Amino acid sequence: MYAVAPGLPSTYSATGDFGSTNPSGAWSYGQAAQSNLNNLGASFNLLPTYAANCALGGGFLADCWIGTAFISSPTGTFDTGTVNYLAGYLNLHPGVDGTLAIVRFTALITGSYTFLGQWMDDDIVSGNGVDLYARLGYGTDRLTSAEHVPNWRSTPLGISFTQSLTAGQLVYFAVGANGEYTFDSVGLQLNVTGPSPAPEPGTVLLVGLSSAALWFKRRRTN
Ligand SMILES: [Ca+2]
Repeated sequence: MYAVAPGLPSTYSATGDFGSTNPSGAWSYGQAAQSNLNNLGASFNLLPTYAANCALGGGFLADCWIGTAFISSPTGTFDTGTVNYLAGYLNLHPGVDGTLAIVRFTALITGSYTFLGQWMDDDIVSGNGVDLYARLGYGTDRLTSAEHVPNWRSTPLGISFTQSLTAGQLVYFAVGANGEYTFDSVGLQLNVTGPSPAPEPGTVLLVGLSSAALWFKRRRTN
């Protein structure tokens, strides 16, 4: 069956699709050592533990995937005075050893995909900043340049690109610590628009039979 009507694009929301399974649809929640940044395809590991209302850091209103790094989805607004969880954004935090926090997108079918979203500093009090990446999973091939973003940033950093992907190909959105992990909560808002699934062979056959039947009907009435 179709997820959407044939001919219409499929859309994927990193926040809206967030779930208690890993992967969750087109999205996976994981981590990798900072030293493996150039080879995420081989080094990406799924975050192992899910916790609803995870209470990380003192009662955050969020559902969490937990490993050395953390990825969480706010279930309400939350503001500690330093960390501000924003509705509509996932929150990514690198590990204490600088382990990358990674949201991974999987292209379910071959086609052209448009990625639109933004990074947002969720902890603007202090710290030495973070590194933000959007990458394919091999070599040093990158979709955007690695960017060092200082803390205290009050405006979002946009994500906007189109990429041709084959079925099963992976795109990684990673937050690194820039060497020091405190005050490194980062919001990620991301929506992906891709091609619609091709009609199933059985559906094509039915359409074909209907056309044939119509043709015969017309022939008989002429
Ligand atoms: Ca940092």
